[in-house]
Amino acid sequence: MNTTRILRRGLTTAVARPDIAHFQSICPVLSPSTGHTASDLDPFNTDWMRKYRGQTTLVLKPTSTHQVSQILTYCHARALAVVPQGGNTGLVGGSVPIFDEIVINLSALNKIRSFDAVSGVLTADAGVILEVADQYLAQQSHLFPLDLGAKGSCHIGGNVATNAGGLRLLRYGSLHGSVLGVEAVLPDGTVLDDLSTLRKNNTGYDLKQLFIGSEGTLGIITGVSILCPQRPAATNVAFFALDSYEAVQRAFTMAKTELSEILSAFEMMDGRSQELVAEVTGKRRPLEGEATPYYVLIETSGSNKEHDDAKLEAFLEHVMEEGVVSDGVLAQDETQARALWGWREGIPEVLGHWGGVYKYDVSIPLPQLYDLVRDVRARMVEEGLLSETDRAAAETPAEFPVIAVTGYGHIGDSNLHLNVAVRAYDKRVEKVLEPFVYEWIQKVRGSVSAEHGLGVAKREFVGYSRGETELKVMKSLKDLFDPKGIMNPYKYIKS
Ligand code: FAD
Ligand code: 2HG
Ligand code: ZN
Repeated sequence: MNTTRILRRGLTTAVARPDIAHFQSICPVLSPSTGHTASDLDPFNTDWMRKYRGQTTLVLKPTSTHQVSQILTYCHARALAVVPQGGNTGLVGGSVPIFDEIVINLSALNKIRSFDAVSGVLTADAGVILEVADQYLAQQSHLFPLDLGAKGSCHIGGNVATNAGGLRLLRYGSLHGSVLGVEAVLPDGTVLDDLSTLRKNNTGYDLKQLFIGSEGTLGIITGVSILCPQRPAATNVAFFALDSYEAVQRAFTMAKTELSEILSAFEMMDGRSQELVAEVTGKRRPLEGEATPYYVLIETSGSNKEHDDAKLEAFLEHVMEEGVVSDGVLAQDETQARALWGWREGIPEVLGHWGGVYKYDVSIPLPQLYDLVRDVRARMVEEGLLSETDRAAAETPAEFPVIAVTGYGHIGDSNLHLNVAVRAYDKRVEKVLEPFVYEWIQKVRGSVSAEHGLGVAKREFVGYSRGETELKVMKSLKDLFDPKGIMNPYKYIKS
């Protein structure tokens, strides 16, 4: 996407040679003037989808909160714009520059600071990779209360900055509940130490909440404390085939009733997404019978294997007897459980296989959730952009730019991922999608971003989910924290 066409460079200053010399005295620096090439800088300029590309010539890699503070003190004084960057797995273009903003990459700020096994509170640097944090906690019989497909690369600071939702929100709740404290460096370099480890603290405004989901627009998160649950001793994963979306909803209600406290994930994948995973990975599908239009992955987590097994088996029998699901399989060990999860977690990567994906990450009331996918698919066919017959992606005739319109997501949270896989980003496709999708969402009082955030992708469209007064208050907050507008400019909301 050529964002330079719609955005003009703001009033911040361009980086000059003396600036680089100054930053070199603070922390490790990547820049052509320090012998780095454009390809060294490319990974910091390009997002995970390869859709957004910045032109920074300066990447800073601080190793301490103090260094972040020194960097921002200087940037503030010089009005130099910055982009905080974690694992760069964000899906809305928020983690890369638009123009030549300085990238402040947090990957070298990566120490676990402390863990208290009695309270379950972990305190760690923002740049700790999510999977590393979870593996550390596993050794202490605890679990990070967030899990997502990008866990091997994303940072816990990035997770907090995006208020990531993930695969087990239904069980462990939002980061707004589990994050107990945040240490952040404000745009002028001041360190805000709100790194509390207390669960209860009603002494004034809850400032850390402002940083959760602020996407690097109010400051740089350098440390996080988070309440981590005990790691469940028993986990089960089941994978079901279903014939209708009504059956998916029925299965969800039954799972909540019959699995209740042990239910830890309820994910839906449509038939098309599963066909594509099979086609691209070449893997044998988990269920051998006829393909169905919907699949569901259910996970249970509890403390007593026998109890959980008995509950899940009773549930399985019930949903089969009632004809709610047409087929199902239960993982027999951890390897099988991981393989079943692969059919869900692998979808985002598979859909990028043909060249591009238009991604909509939306909240919709459950009864209407899949209608959006049907409507978008119908529009694409009507406009001659998608082949009417569902065929293998490899056989889609070249005149159709759209490979597939698919829907999957976190049913337990009413969160749909509508993904439109294309051969290449294409204006014709974009015109059919927008503003159609946003107007559709507005009509059902949904949200245009359930979990990925606004970044640059949704900045123009936030008004479909938020009112004028809300936006005005948000802008005032931004101006209060960052009067010079140096923090992640051109993103989030228009200022
Ligand atoms: P980045 O991508 O580096 O940054 C994201 C935003 O946060 C940017 O605006 C950046 O400026 C800001 N930021 C990063 N670090 C900091 C910091 N320390 N201080 C201040 N601002 C900062 N999201 C979900 O919610 N649920 C999912 O299930 C999910 N699954 C995903 C699966 C895949 C395969 C991928 C690629 C992404 C997925 N995501 C999901 C998107 C999600 O937002 C990110 O994966 C993750 O939370 C971002 O972390 P990050 O460290 O990569 O941040
Ligand atoms: C997921 O749930 C992520 O897998 C990514 O939020 C969704 O790529 C997407 O659209
Ligand atoms: Zn998701």
